[in-house]
Amino acid sequence: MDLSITIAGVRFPSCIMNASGALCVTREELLALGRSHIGAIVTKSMTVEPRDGNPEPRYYGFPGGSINSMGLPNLGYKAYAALIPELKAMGNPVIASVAGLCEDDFLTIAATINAAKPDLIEVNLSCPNIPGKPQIGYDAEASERLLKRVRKVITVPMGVKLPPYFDPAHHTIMGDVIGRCGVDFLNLINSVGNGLVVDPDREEAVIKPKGGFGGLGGTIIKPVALANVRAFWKIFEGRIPIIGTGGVVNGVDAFEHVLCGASAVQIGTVLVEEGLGVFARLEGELVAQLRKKGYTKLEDFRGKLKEL
Ligand code: RRO
Repeated sequence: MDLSITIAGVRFPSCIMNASGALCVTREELLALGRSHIGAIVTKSMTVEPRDGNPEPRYYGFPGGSINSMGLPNLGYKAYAALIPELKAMGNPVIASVAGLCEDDFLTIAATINAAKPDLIEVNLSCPNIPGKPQIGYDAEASERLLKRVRKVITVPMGVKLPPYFDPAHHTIMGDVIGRCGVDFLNLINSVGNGLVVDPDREEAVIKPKGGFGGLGGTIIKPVALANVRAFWKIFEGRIPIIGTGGVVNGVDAFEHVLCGASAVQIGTVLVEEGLGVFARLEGELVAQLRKKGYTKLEDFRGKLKEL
């Protein structure tokens, strides 16, 4: 059974990889990802300066999902630029996730990271957790300006990690923006921003930053993720490859993402909860699902969701 895929001319040995943020901040974590049964190594979103991130507790897993307000803890872009050759030498594609605290930061980081030649760059327009900094992806004009600027300095395939949208009007507006910015792939979706999880016994929020507000992930966000994958797949009629992220905890979840149009899937919450062994489990479960359906490869059903 062949679970390999190609995105923007880059071949991935498997369609399952980590989501940025999950076990991918430090060199040790990234090397451990590289040694596991993974389709690609995705780095933590990086900023200009190294960051400790928000105060703890800042991640909380619960049945059905997770909430996080990590606040971009990362080593700073220079450290990741230095690490990229070592990660690439492990044999799988490397996706560098670029963020920033202002538009110019994205440019600074993108130029240096591009020179380090990761296989792909993912521009994160959707971190929900920096106090006072709204998600750029909810501002179409700011997104377009930023993407056009970074596109000029990025020569490897460039993707965009978007926040979830909840109305077809917003899918259309952002689809138009993406179509004008030379985007090679999409990653849908980032966490569902600014949820609040409450511990009723203690009568308190479960995480500390931002009064308990944080990004939701895991099973509870799967329908939102699938809707965004489907909406952008239809807008571009399959011409822009999509990485589906959100709610993948078993092989059937991955199958559903591909059915809606995803080329690959990324895992966050379940990777944090289960550890690196999850990749082999998910691959086995996805293969079993394909066998059950009589499919031999992902192209047999990608995007072919039936509508009633
Ligand atoms: O670091 C974070 O708080 C974080 C980021 Br950059 C992001 O893009 N998505 C998320 O859920 N958390």
